[in-house]
Amino acid sequence: MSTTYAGRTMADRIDLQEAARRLGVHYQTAYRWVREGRIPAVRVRGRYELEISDVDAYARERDAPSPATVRGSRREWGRSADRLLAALCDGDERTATDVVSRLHAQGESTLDVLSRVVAPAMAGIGDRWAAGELTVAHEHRASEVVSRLLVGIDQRRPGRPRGTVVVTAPPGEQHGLPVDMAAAVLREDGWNVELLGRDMPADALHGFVASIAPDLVVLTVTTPAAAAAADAISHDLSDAGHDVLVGEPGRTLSDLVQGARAVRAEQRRLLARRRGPQ
Ligand code: B12
Repeated sequence: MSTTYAGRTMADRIDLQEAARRLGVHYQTAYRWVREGRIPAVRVRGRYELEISDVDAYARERDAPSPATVRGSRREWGRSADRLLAALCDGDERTATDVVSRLHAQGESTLDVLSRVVAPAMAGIGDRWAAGELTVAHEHRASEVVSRLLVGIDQRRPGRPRGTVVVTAPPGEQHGLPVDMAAAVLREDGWNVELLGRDMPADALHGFVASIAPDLVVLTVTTPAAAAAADAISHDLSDAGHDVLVGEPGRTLSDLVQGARAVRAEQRRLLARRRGPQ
């Protein structure tokens, strides 16, 4: 043990390559964290050297799951969903927010975070409520927490919008979170979203749609009663020349984004055909 610094031996130090492996991230990510001063390091003959204890402390600070293992790994998404579900059951808003904002800060898309973590966690709340393990009060508390944490990850994409979409739910549909989530993923996909929330009276919706002439109307449906109301609204709006997508249980947020893009592509194709060769 020849060289020491700050009272540590060489054996306590590792290079960036090894630090990246320990952290479970790409070399470039570890390099960036060092450059940003998140992990202390010293330069020795042009190469960074890091204290193992500093690297491990940073890994603990970031807590599991680490970015490299989260991306694309079903097991890690599941673990995040489980952590969120546990936090929501306990009313632990801090942990719930931490799970979601961490994934978002790591660059995961709103679509992935909502469909792979938040929606499964809410489904877990529903299952526990249906099994009599949670009360309606617990369900409301979980919904309020999720509603607040959505605000932190709901972002408008800069640039020219794909089009304008009205996002709402038919009268009687009290589930507002799926509406908010639909709005968030459409915003992320570049739409200008007019969010009208849940339980929208049909007449008011018709008037609003007629006044702003959006490119698309999206209705979210969770219960059979709301499905019937959504069908009626969808018929009327279609008759008036509007494009409508109705979401129902089993349909995912990815289905929504793909469906909305397909509608827009078809509208553009029809417009081009109407204009004819220039
Ligand atoms: C929270 C909650 C509530 C809260 C809602 C609070 C809020 N602010 O939203 C409250 C307490 C109000 C509530 C009330 C009721 N609820 Co509730 N609720 C839930 C719970 C736990 C979570 C809902 C949620 O946010 N899910 C997360 C969303 C994002 O997932 P999702 O619903 O699958 O939505 C997906 C799709 O809709 C899609 N999507 C959204 N928009 C669009 C659009 C398009 C075009 C496409 C393609 C896709 C799409 O993306 C979403 C994500 O994948 C669910 C459990 C569950 N499995 O979801 C029960 C659940 C939906 N509720 C249920 C029931 C029965 C009720 C009540 C009837 C209870 C009662 N006896 O009063 C009432 C109904 C009120 C009403 N008239 O609407 C049942 C519905 C069963 C059914 N199909 O009939 C569920 C499934 C619970 C269960 N396991 O039985 N509920």
